[in-house]
Amino acid sequence: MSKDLIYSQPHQKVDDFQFDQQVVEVFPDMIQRSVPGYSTIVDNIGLLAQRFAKDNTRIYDLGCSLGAATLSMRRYLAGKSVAITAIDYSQAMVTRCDTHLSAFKSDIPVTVLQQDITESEISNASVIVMNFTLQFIAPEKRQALLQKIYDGLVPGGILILSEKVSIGQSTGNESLIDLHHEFKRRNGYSELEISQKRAALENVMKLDPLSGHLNRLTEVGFSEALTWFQCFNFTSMLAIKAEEE
Ligand code: GEK
Repeated sequence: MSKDLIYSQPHQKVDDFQFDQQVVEVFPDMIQRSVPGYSTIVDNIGLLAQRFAKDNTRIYDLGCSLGAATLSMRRYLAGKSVAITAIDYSQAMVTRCDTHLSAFKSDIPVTVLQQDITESEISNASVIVMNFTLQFIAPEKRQALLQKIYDGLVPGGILILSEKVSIGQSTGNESLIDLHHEFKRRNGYSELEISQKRAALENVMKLDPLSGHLNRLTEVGFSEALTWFQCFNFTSMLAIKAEEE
């Protein structure tokens, strides 16, 4: 696994973060060292999918990057009659994701598409995953995307939504942010790397508060929305569409 050194040297000007070839090369190391609980979340996405996936439906992995959540679900769903659609708008990610997925054998068909998920068609889904993707979607497009996801789910279907969240202006929020930076330091990132990465993400990653996420999930129609994982300001939510509408 190549080490993420993208922000290890001073940049004269820090450009907006992009999911390009340079990022693809180091992505597994970057996400593992930056997102507290990433492996736990990915593994349990498989377990949640196993519990809620229904035969003869589709499973979606929106903003799939290199397909970590897809791989986890494919393992846990062995023997089920489902098909997975993994979508990402970065061509570099999609190409590497395809190679990555074909390195493992499975009887579950996976289609990898290069698309903007705000324009993708979603239908007959029992499980939809957005693992740290919604935070990169323009805030004004989020509600419509979530509505499309809700509408594309079969009754009893679920959305697993992982996000970095803001907790408001509070001492608690400051502490969670500091603890996340400490997590990155312990994983070998320098102060320079942490601050340059923060600057690169400033315009492209807009965080919503946790309460805003949960309210919006209920607004689009989910009968239940809850948090099943949280470490510092990183959380993963589970939203359930009622069996009977
Ligand atoms: C994982 N889920 O490892 N349409 C499609 N893809 C998009 C869009 C969009 N509009 N916007 C961003 N992306 C993965 C990790 S990474 C999270 C997800 C992170 C894609 C983008 O190209 C990138 O691959 C992904 O969303 C976000 O489980 O790097 O923090």
